[in-house]
Amino acid sequence: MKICVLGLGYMGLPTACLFATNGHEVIGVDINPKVVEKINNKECPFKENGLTKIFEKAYDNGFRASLNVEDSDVFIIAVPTPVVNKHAELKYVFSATEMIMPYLKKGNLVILESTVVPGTTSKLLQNSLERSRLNAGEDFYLVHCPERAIPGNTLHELIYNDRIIGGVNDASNEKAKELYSCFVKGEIFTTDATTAELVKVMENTSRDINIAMANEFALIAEDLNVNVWESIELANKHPRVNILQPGPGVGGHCIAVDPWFIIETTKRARMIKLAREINSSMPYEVFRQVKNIVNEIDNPNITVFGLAYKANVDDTRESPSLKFIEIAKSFGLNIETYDPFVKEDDLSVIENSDCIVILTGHDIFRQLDWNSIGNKMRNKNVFDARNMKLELENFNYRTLGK
Ligand code: SAJ
Repeated sequence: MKICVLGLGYMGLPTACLFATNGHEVIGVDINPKVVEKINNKECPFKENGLTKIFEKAYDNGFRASLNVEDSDVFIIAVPTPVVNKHAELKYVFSATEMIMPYLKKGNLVILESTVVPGTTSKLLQNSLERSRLNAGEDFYLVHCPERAIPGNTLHELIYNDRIIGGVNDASNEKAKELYSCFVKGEIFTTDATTAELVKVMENTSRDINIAMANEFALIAEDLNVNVWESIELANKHPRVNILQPGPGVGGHCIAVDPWFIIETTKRARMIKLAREINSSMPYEVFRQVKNIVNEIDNPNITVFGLAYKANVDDTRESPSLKFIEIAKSFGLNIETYDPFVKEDDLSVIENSDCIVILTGHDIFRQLDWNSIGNKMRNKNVFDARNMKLELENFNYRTLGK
């Protein structure tokens, strides 16, 4: 088939490469000329495990990028759906739909991969596309097919994870299932479009709630003067208990984002909303504890270790570190940052530091020479929001929830 993938980001590009290396002709479309140029110069535009290799194979098979849509058999929309002021911003989905309209013809399959508010595919998208006088489900096929691949292991999970497809009718589901079977080795389950949209946001919302509970236990443990990390580890010995890990908040463009897609559609999402509020409050909780540590110090220097939203990645989208820095600066504290994944850095930033605040659990932080770091600090305070269990001597080493 000839497949047109709109949106060549963290999911769109790997997906395009998987189709292009499994027997299909693929054209990638993006609004960013730099991305288009890099791809056509055989340069992979971003880092992801194993992506460069499959990208180069796709390129050799004829995969190219363009700013414009072309006549195709299949159109896949994989554009971002960020949250703006706690509401889903779907304008990129609609502009991608407008780009497809002039090319939509009988027999086409349209696939929405982007995470959206439940109801988008069968109401908004179907109505837009049917302005072409073609009927969804009969003249062309329409499905929602969400991705659930974790950044850092995207290609493996796109291939081996089970996949959910939700179509406007069975014929649409059959078409999409046949197409994805060319690379998906997990099981493919089919349902209706709105169920598939809800399933996707349920997955990430459930994780956000579990993280919020872990964070709430961290604050309770402090009041009880017990160690929340030990408590969770022991509670999880129960065969059916799996409490997640506390932290300085929830970042990334998924877990921190998807719950808002449900909250905006119904007043019933009370616990879901409260979990978001708890997780969004964690940077303030961390700041409160750091402020107490440096309270007696005149004009304290704080050094944040970790800008990325989670360990061992370079992605800072929605990162709690950025929120913590904003709060600390608003209180007039001097802030330096250190994150070798995110920017060229050297450890000179810790000179004269009064407190190092670990907000991302990068493994490389364990291999640092903490003794020499301590010798350069003005006050040897460390606040650890990720329970790194560092072996530090002669430091005032505090951990969240302990
Ligand atoms: N976090 C905690 N405590 C935990 C787990 C995570 O504080 O116990 C924090 C992380 O530090 C990070 C944030 O939550 O700031 C999100 O990280 P994550 O590892 O939970 O997940 P993401 O955002 O990298 O990927 C998630 C995954 N969804 C689920 O695990 C249900 C992934 O499978 C999805 O495909 C992805 O969202 C997505 O694209 O939707």
